[in-house]
Amino acid sequence: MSLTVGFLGAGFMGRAHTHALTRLPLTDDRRVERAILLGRDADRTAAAAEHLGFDRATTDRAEAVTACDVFYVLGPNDVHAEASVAALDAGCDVLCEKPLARSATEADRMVAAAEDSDAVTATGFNYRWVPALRYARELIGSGEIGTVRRFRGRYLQNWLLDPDAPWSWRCSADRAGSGALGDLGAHVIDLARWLVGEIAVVDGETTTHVDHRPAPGGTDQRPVTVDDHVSAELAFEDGATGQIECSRVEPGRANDLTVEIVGSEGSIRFSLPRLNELELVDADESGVRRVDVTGPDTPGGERWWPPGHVLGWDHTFVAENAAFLDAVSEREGYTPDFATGRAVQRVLDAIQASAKAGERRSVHSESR
Ligand code: SOE
Repeated sequence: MSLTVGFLGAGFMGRAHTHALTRLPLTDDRRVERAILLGRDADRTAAAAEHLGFDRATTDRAEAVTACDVFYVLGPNDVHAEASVAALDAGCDVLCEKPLARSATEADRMVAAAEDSDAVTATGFNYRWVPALRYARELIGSGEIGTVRRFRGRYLQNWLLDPDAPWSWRCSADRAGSGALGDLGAHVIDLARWLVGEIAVVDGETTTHVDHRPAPGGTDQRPVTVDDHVSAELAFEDGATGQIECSRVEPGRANDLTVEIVGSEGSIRFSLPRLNELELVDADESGVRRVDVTGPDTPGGERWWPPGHVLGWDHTFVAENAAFLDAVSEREGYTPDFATGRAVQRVLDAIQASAKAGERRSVHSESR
């Protein structure tokens, strides 16, 4: 199998996906050629293309999307919709990083373009590819913890704790849509929907603790127009309830994602810093069991190593890329696709609207 890919974006996510693509030939026989890198600045894009192993660089979007089979949209949130639609119109399959868009309305355009095409689409919810979380989903689905009653999800980071940490597009509502909510909450809401089910009602609260930040490389202050902390209560359609909390200003927490699912007969707890294990409480409540979730028998562990040979954060991107490119080659559907990304965006929009209004909001009436 041979595919050509193009990327928009050579930052953190550009590197994460490049790393994943370079690892694929070690676990299967596919050939993926990194054909073209699209960026805004010609010199910087050319240097990044060389560094990341792309055949060539361009600043022309039309050239980029016609030069590859599969296009990856890995730039700031304000370019997701336009670049994805251009790539779909050019006949590419498209992976777009999360949050899919700045709003559900913007996501509607992307889903419509996907529906008008034969393309395979993907939203970059890489945490679905953590074997421990895939195992958790299997346990929940088989009734292992009884009826799900409660979901708790926290995603805490600290990279904006310092008030002098420079302003970036991630601090701008125009460019990012929201702050911790879209950046981190998108992952948590995706996991909540995937593990528990559809969310019907939300009650959100957002806070901006640092409302100005220095311009990058300068001293003038720029306004922060997004949240740096969000919490929300959730009511699921099937009767379960939940709670999420996300922050980019949490002391001591560089990248801490924790998910708990509580059922009538047990509970499950996952924490990203302990990616290779799952905490389980069974019906007999005999204590908390730490289950080693490594090895090829674990769901999602098939392509990896013998038991005990632990995985890391980067493996989620390898598994995600393998599954997406399998779907592309086989011309099959892939999940999470653009429709999934839009469903998550509807919940994010409802949380934002609820925080603004100071009252509960229904997800679907909010987003239609
Ligand atoms: C920055 O907060 C960030 O890169 C997120 O955008 C990613 O989705 C997350 O996985 C790591 O942190």
